[in-house]
Amino acid sequence: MKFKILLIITILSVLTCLVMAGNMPHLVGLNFMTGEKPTCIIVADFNRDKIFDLAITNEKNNNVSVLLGNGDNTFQPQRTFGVGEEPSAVIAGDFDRDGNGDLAVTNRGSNDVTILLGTGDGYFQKAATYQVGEQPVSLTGGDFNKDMIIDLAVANYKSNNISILAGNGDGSFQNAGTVGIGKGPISLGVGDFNQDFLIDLVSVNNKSNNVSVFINEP
Ligand SMILES: [Ca+2]
Ligand SMILES: [Ca+2]
Ligand SMILES: [Ca+2]
Ligand SMILES: [Ca+2]
Repeated sequence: MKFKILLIITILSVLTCLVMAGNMPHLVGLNFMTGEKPTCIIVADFNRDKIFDLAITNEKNNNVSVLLGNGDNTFQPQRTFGVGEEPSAVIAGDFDRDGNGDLAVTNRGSNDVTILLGTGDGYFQKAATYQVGEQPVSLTGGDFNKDMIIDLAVANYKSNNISILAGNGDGSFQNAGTVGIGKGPISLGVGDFNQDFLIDLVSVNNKSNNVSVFINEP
């Protein structure tokens, strides 16, 4: 009897392991070089070949690495593009609306945001730098002023606020002020939280242990 119970338990254990093994994704790893102390990565197609590429901020080198995808799980060696001091986060978007993917980078050391405009072949031109608050650590995009042009929201960790850079649609931005009700905003999200079709903003605040929700008023 004991043996039967033990056998059943053993079979059940094996079955559980098999089911778990079936759920485990089969991920094969490959490494590709970046700069020193990489901090953030974004995936987008920068040379318009419908193959995903990578852009990575390198904190120690004050630049961004771009690795173009070959479409076979491998990437070309990095190309680097200078930004500000201690780049902390990067997002991609088409800020000048020419169809080429561009980059916006927060620089934690120089308290600014660098805009790199893509030329559509995997290269970028440094377009401008915009001063924000102290220690910008992350950013997100969204149309916060309702003019159908993408804007940027930047979390300034040390100055406890969020800078809004309003897009002009030609790759340039204007400083549209700050909002902030939490301490140490470290990450941002967007969504329409009150279902009025206007994009709203949230920040999670590392020092005040809360989330701030900013409703975009009509
Ligand atoms: Ca590509
Ligand atoms: Ca563009
Ligand atoms: Ca806008
Ligand atoms: Ca809303």
